[in-house]
Amino acid sequence: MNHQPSPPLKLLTIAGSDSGGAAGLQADLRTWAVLGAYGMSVITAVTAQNSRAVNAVQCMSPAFVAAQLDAVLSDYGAAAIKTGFIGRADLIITISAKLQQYGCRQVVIDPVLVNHRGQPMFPDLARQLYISYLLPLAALLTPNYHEAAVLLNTPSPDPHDLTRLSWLCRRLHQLGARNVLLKGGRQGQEMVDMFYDGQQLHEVRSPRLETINTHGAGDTLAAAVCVALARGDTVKTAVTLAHQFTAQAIQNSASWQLGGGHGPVFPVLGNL
Ligand code: PXL
Repeated sequence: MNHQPSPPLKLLTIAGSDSGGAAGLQADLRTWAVLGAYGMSVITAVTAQNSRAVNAVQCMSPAFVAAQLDAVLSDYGAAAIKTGFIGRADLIITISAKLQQYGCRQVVIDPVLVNHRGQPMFPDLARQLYISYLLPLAALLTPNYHEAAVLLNTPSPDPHDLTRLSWLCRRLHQLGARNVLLKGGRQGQEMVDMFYDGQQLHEVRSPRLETINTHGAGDTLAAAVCVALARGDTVKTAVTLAHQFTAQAIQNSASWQLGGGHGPVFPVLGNL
């Protein structure tokens, strides 16, 4: 039999390159490959990093990012789009303008605004531009609790303070994102993410694993959400499935030692 498989979902990440392969566009493309989707990448910045440190960052110019976006969106198009590390403030405006020009609706904004210690990486201008230019385009915003605090210009909360986290989640929705997934809450032995769609707050829980191999977990989660959104799942279903998928990915690679520091999460081949 000459069976032709159906064409894959077309997905685009607008993100930085992680030379170490754990996070950034490498995590997105890996996630999409194991889920059978067709991944495209517009590169915002190239990082020189490994499991221990980020040693250097080189950003693309706005004109070059715009050229990449035009090339991809004028031809292939994308059923869902993820934004990740955007290394310079003016790129936020370029990306926002192109997403609007091409009428992109299924946009997941992963606001990469803090380093792995939770400290802000950018001046306040980046926060303001995220709020004005990207949040209004977000079908889903996926900050960790440090990034949520940066966006709201308030001190980082205690991750065990679930009342405070739910307040931050609602405030981010008020700022314009259609849905918000706030990551990194903790209660006992559980990780607690909070999802708010403007009506009800939902907790998404999974057991906390003892591992330092969590590099790229946020990217993997947001990339998996794109797969579900692109095929027409509701945002709430997409978030629930992506959370389970990411928990399984963390478990899969929890005991590995690929480098000397924080190793990657590595998703399992299969379906959402
Ligand atoms: O995981 C967030 C992230 C996104 N993009 C790039 C990164 C990282 C974290 O290291 O390096 C390029």
